[in-house]
Amino acid sequence: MLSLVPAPARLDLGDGPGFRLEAPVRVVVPADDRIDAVAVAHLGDLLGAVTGGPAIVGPADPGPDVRRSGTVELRLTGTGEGGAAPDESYTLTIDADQVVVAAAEPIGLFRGAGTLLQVLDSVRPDADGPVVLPALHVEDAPRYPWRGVMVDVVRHWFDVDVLKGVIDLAATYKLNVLHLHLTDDQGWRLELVSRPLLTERSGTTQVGGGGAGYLSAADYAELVEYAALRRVTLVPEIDTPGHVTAAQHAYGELTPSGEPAEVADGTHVGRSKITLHEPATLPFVRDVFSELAAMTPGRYVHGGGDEAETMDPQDYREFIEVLGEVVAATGKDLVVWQEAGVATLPPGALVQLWASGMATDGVLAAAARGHDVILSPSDHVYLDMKYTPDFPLGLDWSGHTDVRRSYEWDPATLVDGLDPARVRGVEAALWTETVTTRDELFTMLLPRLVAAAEVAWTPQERRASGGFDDFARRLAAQEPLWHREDWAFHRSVEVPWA
Ligand code: TNX
Repeated sequence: MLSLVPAPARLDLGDGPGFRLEAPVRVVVPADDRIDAVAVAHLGDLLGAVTGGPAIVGPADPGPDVRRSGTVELRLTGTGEGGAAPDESYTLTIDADQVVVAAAEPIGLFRGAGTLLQVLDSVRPDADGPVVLPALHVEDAPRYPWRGVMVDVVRHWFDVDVLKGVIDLAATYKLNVLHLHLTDDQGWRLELVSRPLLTERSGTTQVGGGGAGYLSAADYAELVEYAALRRVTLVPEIDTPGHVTAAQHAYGELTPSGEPAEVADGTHVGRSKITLHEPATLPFVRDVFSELAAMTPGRYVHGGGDEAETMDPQDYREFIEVLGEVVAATGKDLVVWQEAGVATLPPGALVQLWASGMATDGVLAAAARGHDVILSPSDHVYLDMKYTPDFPLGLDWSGHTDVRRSYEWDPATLVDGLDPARVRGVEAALWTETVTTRDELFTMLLPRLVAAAEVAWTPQERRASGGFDDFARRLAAQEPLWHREDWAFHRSVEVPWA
């Protein structure tokens, strides 16, 4: 039984014999400098591991006369002109003669190779002799271009190794954005040369006290590169004008009195703010966002904008508008949380929704002005919510989110009055007030992050026809992989685990 997740748009099983994988598997790769040699070598390694013998990758330029029969071929069919969003579509065809992944763009080959690895994984457990891949044809493309996961590394600190694991997990399920929530009341997690006191004074505090850490510039660059190899883009968030106590602890000039703030180690939200009334604020915002933009190769930086609850609405709007100008001047596009949709944003800015049933006017206004929206509805994909009332970890202000709840929603109809064409994608969010260890982090992510990944990737009709039970069956089949990767997960009773 095949267990592809996220489910491809279209899967047809053939009735002929499948493809016998025998060492040495020959992998034919197009000679194109847009093909990532590392990813191809990885595919070769895995094929080698499955067959118990080496895989031969190449020839780099097979030429028309090379025998393709009996090979695993990655075939690039396009010229790479490219539209607004990268073309991630691909086909995967398996028959007795050959395995072919075909795509217009290298990113499509990467997605198709990911699906091929899941096919391999599905047949491996009961393979005693040679591995036979089932004959099939897949035609696939993502529903949305933005498929993300946010991790709050402030409330509790998670280091580079843990974040690499999150990137691996995200990439396995075809997610392509890691949004890092890097600053908040409790700490500051990114070293900036222009403002060294941020991490010197606020780098090691977190909920409950000390013991945290932060990303050096080198750590950050390492993560960016690790993610890029797995086709995941890092979107860093510096939260302003609220959630700023750690900044005000480091730089007292950001408070009205000029006195450094006491660092926060509780979990309240909404009290802190910086405003343009303080002369130090604008230079701070310029330094921080310019340096952040310079160290970030991705197109987007996130400016926060949530829960500035004690701020005068006019001051708030002015701040967001100045933030928009500062970020636009760096050449990046801005992402802001829902509340900031009330302000005039630079062209290309995205608004991230977290409350779908209330206060959506800012989101609707921004969408009407042409801004796209990322959906992170707290009652479906805030993965810091408890699974069940008695679950030991998590918050419950947005209710309980079992696996079914994270799966059964449609981004196109979630928000009354929102034009479905403005939905750029879906992002699950893991806030970490109650989450303190790597295992706890993965337990909140799995299995719900996979549900969010399928919501973001798979066409609604396909999800509706299979329903939650079909999803849960495919989810259960992931368990061996999660054990191999040492990813802790919640053994929810909703899933028919083996
Ligand atoms: C709301 S909604 C927050 C975070 C909290 C989270 C806890 C939003 C953008 N911010 O500051 O950590 O709730 O669930």
